[in-house]
Amino acid sequence: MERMVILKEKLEQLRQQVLEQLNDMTDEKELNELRVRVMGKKGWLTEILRGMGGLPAEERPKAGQLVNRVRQELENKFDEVESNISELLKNARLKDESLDITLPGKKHELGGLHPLNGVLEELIDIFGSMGFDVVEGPEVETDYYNFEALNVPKDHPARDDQDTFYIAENLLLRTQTSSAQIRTMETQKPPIRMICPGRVYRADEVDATHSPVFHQMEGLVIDKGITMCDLKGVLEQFAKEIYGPETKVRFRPSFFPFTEPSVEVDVSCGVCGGKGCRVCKGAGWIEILGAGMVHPNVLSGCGIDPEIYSGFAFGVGLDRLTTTRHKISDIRLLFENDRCFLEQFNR
Ligand code: 2NM
Repeated sequence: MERMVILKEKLEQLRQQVLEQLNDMTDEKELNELRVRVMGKKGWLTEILRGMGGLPAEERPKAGQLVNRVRQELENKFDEVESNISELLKNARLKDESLDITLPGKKHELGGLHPLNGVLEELIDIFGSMGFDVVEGPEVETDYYNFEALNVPKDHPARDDQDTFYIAENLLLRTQTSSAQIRTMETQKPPIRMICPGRVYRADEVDATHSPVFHQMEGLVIDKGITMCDLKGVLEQFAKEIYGPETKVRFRPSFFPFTEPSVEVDVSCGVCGGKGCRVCKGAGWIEILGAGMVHPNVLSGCGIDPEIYSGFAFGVGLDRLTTTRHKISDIRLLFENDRCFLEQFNR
């Protein structure tokens, strides 16, 4: 009887202790650890049971009953706490991951090409289909590549620091992209067919038609037997592709130090069809580019024999091409990056 009392006391003590611990249990891992410590093969309950090995045979069923009752109670309690914890965890996760589907969505805005780049891509397509490679060069150039190699005389006004941005005595911001063509002619044997688009710089005041930073695309063809006929054919094709097949093209004599003979090329005004309007300032024609047969001095300066090879070159102002193309009234709009303006060109 004495042992039975001790058993009861021990069981009650264990029961109290476990229930107390279960009461403020919030962690699944701790709960499982406690379950093993209490109910496991080497757990406290088993230990108590084993300690009672010395009970007389007639008392054992009663002792077994007592232990089982506590085991059952604790097991129920463990299950209850376990489901409470998992409920708590689930609710916390639901709260965490809750999504207010009534909120407005986030809009992904698609960018678009700047109109200048749109026109440039068109030009690259047109000349690419005629076999021209695209070449780029540095924006900071030496005096030699920007002027000297292009047969521009020392006293030419373009070389004045009133017109050109100098960085050092011999270093400047390129005023045209021809330097890329000079480098190509120096290093590549003809035939050469290339265009070089890019940013160029001149010391101009900003107004509706001028910007100290603007964009140009120059082209160059060098081979045996290239004549003015090739120049006219290529540039006429180009003008018709850009302004439409009904466009008329006019070549006027002009002068550049790097070409001889030189021409300026006009297209019939697409707005009035040549009758004269505000866009063409009543002339019926719009000037779009300068061109000419590459000067023998330029060729021989690059190590190309002008007795064997000849070629033509041209320069197009991309800004003017873009403004006339899209009927944009002021070149400054191309540089201000006002989204209201730019979004009109998202094709
Ligand atoms: C123009 C007009 C005429 C030109 C000449 C050359 C080179 F490198 F071959 F000498 N490149 N670009 C050229 C000719 C540029 O711009 C209005």
